[in-house]
Amino acid sequence: MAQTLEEVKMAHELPPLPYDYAALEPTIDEKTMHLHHDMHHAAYVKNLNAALDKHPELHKKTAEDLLRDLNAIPEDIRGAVRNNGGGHVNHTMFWNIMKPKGGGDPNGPIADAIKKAFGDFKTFQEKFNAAGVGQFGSGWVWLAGDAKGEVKILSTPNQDSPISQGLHPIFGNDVWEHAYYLKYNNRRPEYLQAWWNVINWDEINKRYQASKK
Ligand code: MN3
Repeated sequence: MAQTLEEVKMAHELPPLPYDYAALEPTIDEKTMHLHHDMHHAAYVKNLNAALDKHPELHKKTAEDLLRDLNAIPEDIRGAVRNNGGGHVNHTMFWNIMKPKGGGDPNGPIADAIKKAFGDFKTFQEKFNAAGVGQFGSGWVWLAGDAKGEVKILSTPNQDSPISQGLHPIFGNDVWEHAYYLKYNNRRPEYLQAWWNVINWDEINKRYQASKK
């Protein structure tokens, strides 16, 4: 059966980077950005759509909605949706919470939430980086929030999203080797430390405000 126009529109798409591939240099090198966005993220989108083609009614749901209740996903594609839907949502977040000439101290509501939960920004950074270093193998380190706006650090393996735990991913850092290995080799702590130089607090404040609705 031919796809209807509506179904075509509902296929998940790879969003373009919101800045140039070299824009996050020297923190994240251009070659890594090309591989990470054009190959890795693109593959998650392609594989998510391929899985959903087996249950076309699920094309109507957002990727976030799919992740929110993985038990509702048919078993034959549940793993694929978890991994590739997670990969798509996680990376879409990741590109947007970074920007050239980012960094600095947090401001606005997220600064208050971090202060309330961790005391001060430096303590939060140290705990976040430690969680990133401590995630064995591939995964993510997150600042996640609940509906009340309380925030906490967690790490997840593979492409698992805090959404599947009923939490809002306010921001996260990708600690898969593909995110840093070309420039930092096996020095994950160095990557985690440098990454704060490209963080986009304006976007994070938007995500934090939206998470409380
Ligand atoms: Mn990645």
